[in-house]
Amino acid sequence: MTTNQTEAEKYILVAVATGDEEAAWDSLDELAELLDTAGGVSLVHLVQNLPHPDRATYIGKGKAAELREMAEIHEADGIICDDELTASQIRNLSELTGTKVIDRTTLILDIFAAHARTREGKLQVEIAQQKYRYVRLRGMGAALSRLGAGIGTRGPGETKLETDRRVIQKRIKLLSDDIEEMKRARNTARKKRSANSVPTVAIVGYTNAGKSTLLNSITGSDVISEDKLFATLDPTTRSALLGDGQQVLFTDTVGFINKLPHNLVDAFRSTLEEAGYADLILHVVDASDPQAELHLKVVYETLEDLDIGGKPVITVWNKADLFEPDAVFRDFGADASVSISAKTGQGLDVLLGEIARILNENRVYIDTVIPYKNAAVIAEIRRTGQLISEEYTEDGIAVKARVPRALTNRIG
Ligand SMILES: Nc1nc2c(ncn2[C@@H]2O[C@H](COP(=O)(O)OP(=O)(O)OP(=O)(O)O)[C@@H](O)[C@H]2O)c(=O)[nH]1
Ligand SMILES: [Mg+2]
Repeated sequence: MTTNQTEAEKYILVAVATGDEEAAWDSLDELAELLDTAGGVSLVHLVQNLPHPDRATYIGKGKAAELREMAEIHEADGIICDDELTASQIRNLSELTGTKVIDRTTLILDIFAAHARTREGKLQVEIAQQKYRYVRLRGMGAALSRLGAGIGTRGPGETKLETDRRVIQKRIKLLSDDIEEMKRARNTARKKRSANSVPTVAIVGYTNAGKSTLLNSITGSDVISEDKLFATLDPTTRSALLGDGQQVLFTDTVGFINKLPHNLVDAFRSTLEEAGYADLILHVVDASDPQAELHLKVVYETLEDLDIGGKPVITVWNKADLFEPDAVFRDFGADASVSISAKTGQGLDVLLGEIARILNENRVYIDTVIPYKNAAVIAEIRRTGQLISEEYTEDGIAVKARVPRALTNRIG
């Protein structure tokens, strides 16, 4: 029998449960979806209950011996652990089990590397990968060389053992500078957009929730949407008209996931900052997913991590075609919530109405002259609204701005 070169790689998935065992199994299901997206196949799922992951080997030594046998029987290509591992955990576990060991972070980075399309996306992924490698270079030794090819090794690096930490450090610096430059370009583009006083709505949510499908159905665009995790990495902005005729820009963003590698959050901070400048956030949830509640929590936490709190939020319970018509979902943290199906278009009109309502409630366009004695209000506009232009005239400061409604009575 000859082995087929293109045959999918097969892995055993392992998690340590420190409390909720059920949650650990669910997380492994998600890990299996990640592996599927990366083109691999999961053979067996395994959970070990421990007070905390073993510092040296992640799982216990006995379990590791079991795994070694299992890997041999199933002819597994390796083991994937559901948490981020240290260099020594990878090395030790790899020695104990005699096979390749990768962690959840590496798998996610691998998918991002395969899906990155734009120069910026590629840079962001590489920076996250280099940072991951940087802290693990010391002490990974044999385990790194055992990685060979395939899942966990894609992307720019394929960092050889001899690669010096200093070289990586230099590379990280270079990449950061490039990203910083792109950020400046984006800032300029954003300023231009806000000069047109077109409100922006950021579509955020857990991966595979239906963000791109929603962008497509609202704006009639054709961003890739598929039943894969992290189909979208780069933000896409498209324009649409609401029922009341006002133009709005919608931005689709990269999805979030539980245990999202911190380096990735950092690397994507600049693209996700787009959401921070939005007037409104649409938080898309796949309400047909049994894990919807956990996903909701993860998204809120990640937004907080990115300092994108305090914006008006509409929670969009998506995939209504898949859940009971009278199902009720609640999100007390949101300003509004709407059930829709991005696929069939059900509920879209209600959603657009809510978007218009909240945008109008929260921002008012003003074109007025502020008397010099009230000049302090300019600073207030800068802080809470959007100052589009100011011009010093004889009668006062001519201002065009979009401001919170509450501010308008003080501008007069
Ligand atoms: N049944 C049903 N499927 C939907 C709906 N909306 C999206 N989907 C499907 O869900 C999958 C994910 O949709 P995407 O739009 O790619 O999701 P996303 O949130 O952009 O995902 P990422 O970019 O990977 O984070 C696709 O297979 C869509 O066809 C819906 O309302 N109903
Ligand atoms: Mg998408």
